[in-house]
Amino acid sequence: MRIDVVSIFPEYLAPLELSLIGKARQEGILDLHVHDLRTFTTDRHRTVDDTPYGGGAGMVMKPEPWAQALASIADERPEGAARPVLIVPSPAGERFTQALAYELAEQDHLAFACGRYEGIDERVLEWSREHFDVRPVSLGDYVLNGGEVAVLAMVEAIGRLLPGVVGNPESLVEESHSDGLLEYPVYTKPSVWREREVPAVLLSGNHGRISQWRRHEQFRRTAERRPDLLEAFDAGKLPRADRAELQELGYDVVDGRLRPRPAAGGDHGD
Ligand code: 6GU
Repeated sequence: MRIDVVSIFPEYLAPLELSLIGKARQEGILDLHVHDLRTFTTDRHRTVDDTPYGGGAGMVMKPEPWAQALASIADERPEGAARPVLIVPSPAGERFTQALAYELAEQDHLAFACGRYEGIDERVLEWSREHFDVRPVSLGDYVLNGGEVAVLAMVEAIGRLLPGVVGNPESLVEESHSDGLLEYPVYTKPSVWREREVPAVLLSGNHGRISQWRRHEQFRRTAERRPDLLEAFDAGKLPRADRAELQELGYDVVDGRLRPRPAAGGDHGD
């Protein structure tokens, strides 16, 4: 996969040389290029921003350096290749999820446009649609100063899904969010640590019971920490044992969806 990142702070992307992503680059699985937006300016001060039309606080990124940078990326793609996906990190984008990470990991070419200040002149996004499949994407409902940290997160989430990046592909299957639930808790040696014991079932050698326990823990954790995930969970084909566990956690299956059961007898009449 090829990835291009454009930023006014290319040094911010230095961590992409480390760990599994850095190794994937060395092995040629990931062909990653970071570009400095200022090299696409033409004025003496290498200006990338200006005041917003209509007034207001902050600065807006000027369109022309972005068009030059993005055109150079679009022009470099091989003859006959599909349009690259241009991801524009923004708190106003669609949510970045594991499902989107899987979708983007299927692409041959991704580009990331890291905005700073109040954002990039909107006409750049319109113009980019001629050359890219443009996707404004947000990590979540909070505000970062720029797209760089979001790109670190997204490139790691996408890059680790590429074949050969994560040593044991099975570790991708059982992790949080891969099946719409949070991951179960994990333990390692020693079996007793500071008077705390590992749950006995994990030492039992009974793999059926271990699987059932882990599944129960996934439901329990998800109910406690992320009830929104449980309500979006496809409960249509759940085995009887799972349904029973979910009922104990206070959820009923209604039309293939999990619904929290209203608290019983809330009104004591006094
Ligand atoms: Cl993707 N970018 C910025 N600038 N802020 C964010 C974000 C992205 N996701 C959440 N906040």
